[in-house]
Amino acid sequence: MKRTSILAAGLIATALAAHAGEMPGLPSYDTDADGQISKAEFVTAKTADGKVSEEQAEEKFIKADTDANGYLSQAEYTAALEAWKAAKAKAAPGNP
Ligand SMILES: [Ca+2]
Ligand SMILES: [Ca+2]
Repeated sequence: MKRTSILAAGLIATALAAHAGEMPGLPSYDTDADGQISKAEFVTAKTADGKVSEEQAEEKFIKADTDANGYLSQAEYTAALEAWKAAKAKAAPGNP
């Protein structure tokens, strides 16, 4: 019985995590609204404010596109966002 409830809790946690992954929807990056971010969409959006060079944007895209199909899915985008946030927090000056 205990075993079953532990298994159920695990399933619920997995379901919650999956749900969290599809949170706010793809941002403005997805200009053609096909549910995926193409490299062109990503680079265009990233370089729009002039803070990121095209090269940097492409590098980020390649890192984020973990299955290397040329598009960022919602899951890939979310995972990349978390990674960037973590990296940013680490790199932030004044952070121990
Ligand atoms: Ca798209
Ligand atoms: Ca991909």
